Amino acid sequence: MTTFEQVPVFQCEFEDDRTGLSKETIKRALADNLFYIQGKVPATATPNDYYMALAYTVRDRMLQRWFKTTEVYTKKGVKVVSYLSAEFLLGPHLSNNLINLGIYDLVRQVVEESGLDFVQLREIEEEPGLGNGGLGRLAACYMDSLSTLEIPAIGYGIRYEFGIFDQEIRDGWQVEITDKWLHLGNPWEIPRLEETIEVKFGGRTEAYYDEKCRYRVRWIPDKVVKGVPYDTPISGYNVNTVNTLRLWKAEAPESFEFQAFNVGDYYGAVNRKVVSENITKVLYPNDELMKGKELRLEQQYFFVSCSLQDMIRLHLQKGESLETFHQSFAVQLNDTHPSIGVAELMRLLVDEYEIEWDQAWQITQNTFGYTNHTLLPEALEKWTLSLFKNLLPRHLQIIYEINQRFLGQVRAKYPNDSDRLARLSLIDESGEKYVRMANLASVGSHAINGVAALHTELLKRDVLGDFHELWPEKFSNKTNGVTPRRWIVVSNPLLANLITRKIGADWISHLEDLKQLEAFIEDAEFRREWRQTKQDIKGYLATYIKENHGIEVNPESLFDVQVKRLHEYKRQHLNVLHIITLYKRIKDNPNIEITPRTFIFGGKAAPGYFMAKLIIKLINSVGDVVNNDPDVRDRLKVVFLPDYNVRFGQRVYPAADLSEQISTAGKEASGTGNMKFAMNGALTIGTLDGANIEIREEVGEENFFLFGLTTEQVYELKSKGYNPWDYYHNNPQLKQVIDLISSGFFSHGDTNLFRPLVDSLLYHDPYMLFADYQSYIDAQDQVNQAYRDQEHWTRMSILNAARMGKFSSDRAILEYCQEIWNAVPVKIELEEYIQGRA
Ligand code: GPQ
Repeated sequence: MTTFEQVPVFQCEFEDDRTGLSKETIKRALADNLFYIQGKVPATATPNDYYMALAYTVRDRMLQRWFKTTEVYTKKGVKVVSYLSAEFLLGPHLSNNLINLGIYDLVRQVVEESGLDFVQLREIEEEPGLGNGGLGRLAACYMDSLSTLEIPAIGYGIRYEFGIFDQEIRDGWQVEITDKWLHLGNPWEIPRLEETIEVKFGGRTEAYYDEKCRYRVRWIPDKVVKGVPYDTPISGYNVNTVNTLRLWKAEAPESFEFQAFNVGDYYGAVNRKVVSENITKVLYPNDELMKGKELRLEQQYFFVSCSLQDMIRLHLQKGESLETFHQSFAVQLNDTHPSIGVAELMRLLVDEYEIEWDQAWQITQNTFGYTNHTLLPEALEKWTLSLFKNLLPRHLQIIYEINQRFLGQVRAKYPNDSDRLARLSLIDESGEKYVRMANLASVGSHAINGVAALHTELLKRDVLGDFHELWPEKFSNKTNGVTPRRWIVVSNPLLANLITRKIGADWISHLEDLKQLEAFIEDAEFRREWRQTKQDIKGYLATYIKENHGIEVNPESLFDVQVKRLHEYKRQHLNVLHIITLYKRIKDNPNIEITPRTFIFGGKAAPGYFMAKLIIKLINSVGDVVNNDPDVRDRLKVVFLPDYNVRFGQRVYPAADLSEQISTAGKEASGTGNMKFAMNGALTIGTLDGANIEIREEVGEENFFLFGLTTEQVYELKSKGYNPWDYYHNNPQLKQVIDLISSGFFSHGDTNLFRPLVDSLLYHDPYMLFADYQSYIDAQDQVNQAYRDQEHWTRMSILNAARMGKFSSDRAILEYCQEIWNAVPVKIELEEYIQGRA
C-alpha cells in the first residue's frame, strides 16, 4: 500500500510539451494536475486527488483528438449517427481509455515509478452506473465500436445524479443504497453551459392563423426547464476518433424564479427549482418493467427534446436547410424510451420551423430507426392519455394526427378489418386509453430491428406482427455484440496477452481473427498455457472473494457463474434447484463422487420486485446451509456477491468455467453476458433462447451444453394447458427439492418464508422451471463429466473463445451502419506536432 506523503515524482525534468508521451512529460503532467486542478501538494493529497490527477492526465491526452473529431463533424457533408438512449452503463473510464490510447503500460509504469500504487488509484474511480443492465451496457459497447470504426457518432442520454443503486446484502436480503457517483467529482466530463437548451412542459395549445392565413398551433407551456449538456469523450481503439457522449442535466431557468420573487412567493420559486431539477435526479431501477410514472415520461421527453434541438442547431450551423436533416443525422431509438422523439421532431419541424406536415413526416421517418429489446408484455411502454395530455398536450395532438393518417392508409389496404385497425392504432382503446410507444416508434421509423435472430422472428410474428405484415421491408435483425476491448483486453489482460503472443494483436479490432487460435488446438503446450491462465485468473477471483467477502472458495473447483439482473424469466431459481439437487445427493450419500463446484451469483433486483428479492434471499439461505454443512466437505460453495456492476463483471467473466444462460425459451431477447463469458473461454449451459442459439451455432453444438424446451414447445405446452403439479408429482427428485424448501430447511424452520416462491412454482410456474428441471439436471451432469477431462474441457474452452468473432460489437455496428444508418467512416487526421500513441 502506497502512502501518499513522500512521492518523488514531483521533481522531474520535462519537455516543453503539454500532452506528450515521454515519461518525464507524463510525470510532470501528474504533478501539474495535482497542483493546478486539485489544488493539492503531496503532503495534503488524498488517494482521490491522485486518481483525479491521473484521470486528467489521460483526458488531456484525448483532448486534441476530441477537438479534431468534433471539428470535422461540424463541417459539411458528414453523416452523424445519433444514439438516443435513456441508459449508458459505461463502467470505469480510466483503464479503457488507456487501452484505447495505447498507453496503458507506459502510464502504469510512470505511476509506479512515481511511487504510487496504480491498482489502488484505478480502483478509486466511481463507475458511472447510468443504466440497469443489458440495454444500457449495449449502448456503451456500441459507443466504443462507433469510435473504433471511425464512425461519426454522438450518444445522447441523461446525466442522472444518482445512477443504479448500490446493493448490500443484510441477513440475506437486498438493501438499496443511493449511488453517489458524483460525490468526489467527475474528471471525465466537461459541462458545456453555453449550449444549454430549453424544454417546455405542460400547459395548453392554441390554434391560430399566421400572416399567410395558414392554420397553425402554438404551445403555451406552464413550465420551462433548462437542459445543460455534459460531454464525455469516447475514445476508439488505435484510431484518432474521439466521439462524444452528451448527457443532459436539468436545471431551473432563472426567469421563473424572478417571476415568483416579484409576487413574493419565495418558497414557491425555490420549490419550482427543486421540482425542475428532480427530472435528472435518479435512474429508475426497474429493468423491463413499465411503471407509468409521470417523472419517467418527463425524463424521456426532457432528454429527447434537448437532443433533437441540439441536432437541429448543429445541422443549421452547417448552413443546411431542415429538408436535409435526415442526411445529417441517423437517429437510433434504443428501445421505446426515446420514442417520444417521433412526435417531438414533428413538432419542431411543423410548429417551430413551419415545414409542411407531409414533408416533415418524410424527414422524420427517414431520420429514425427503432431497436426493440424485449417481448415481455410488462415492459412495453404505454402512457395513459390523461398523463400524456397534462405533460405534453401538443404531442398528443400530433400523435392523433399521425394516427389518423396512418390508420387511413391501413383502412385503404385492409378494408373492413376493425380488429387489425385496433391493434395497429397508436392508441390502445381496449379499456383505459393509452398511447402505445412501440407503435409510435414503428410508424415513425424507416427501420425496425430485434437484437438476435430468434427475437427478431418473434417480433415479426407476435408483438409487431401487424406492422411486419404492413411493412416487411422495414424489419431486420441486428444480433447484439460486445466490445472485445473492455471485455477481453481490459478485463482479461492475461488471456489477451496469450492470444496476442500466438496470433498478433489484430484480433482486438478484428475479432474474427480469433479463428486463428484453432490452428493451435493440437499444441499441448498452448493448451497448458490456456488452462494455466484460466487457473491463475480463478485464483485472483478466489483471493478477491476471500478478502472482500470473507468466503473461502476452492480455485480448483468448477466456477459456475450466473450474473445478471434478477428476474423470474432469467430463472436464477432454476440454478438454485440444481444446487439443492446436488446437496441432496451428498446428504443421501456423503461419499458420492462429485465434481467440486463454486456457484457464483450476482445481480440486482428492482426494489419493488418482491419475487426477485425473495430469490436473492433463497440463494443466500441455501448458501448458508450448504457452505456450513460438514458433510459437504467444501465440495459445493454458494456465493452471492453483492453489488454486481460493470467493474465486477470485468473480474468475473474471465474467471468463469461455466456460464449460466438459462432463461425460458423465447423470453431473453438476446443476452450479452453470454457473449462476454464465451469470449473469455467459459462454456455455456443454456436454452435455445436469444443469442444463445447463435453462439451455439458458432462454437459448435458439441461445445455447448443445451437443455430445455424450445420456444415452440413452450407455446405448445402453454396452449394445451401446462400443469406444474404433474412434474412435481412425477419427478421424485424435483419433489424432494421443492419439499426441502417448503419444510423450512433453509429458513430455520420457517415454512412461510419461501412459500410465495414455492406456491408460484407449484400453481403457476409462468417460466416453466418444472418443465425444464430434469433436462437442466441432466445437462449439468454432463458438465460434471466433461469437467473431469481437463484436456477435453480446455479444447472446448479454446474453441469457444476462438469462434466468438461474430459477437464483437464492431460487427453489429457495421451492420447498423450499412443497413440502417447509411453511415461511413471518417478518418481523423492529426497535425504532426500532436503526439500519437506510445
Ligand atoms: N433489456 Cl427492454 C434490458 O436490459 N432492459 C430493458 O429494459 C429491456 C431489455 C435487455 C434484454 O433483456 C437482453 O436480452 C438484451 O441482450 C439487452 O437488452 C440488449 O439488447
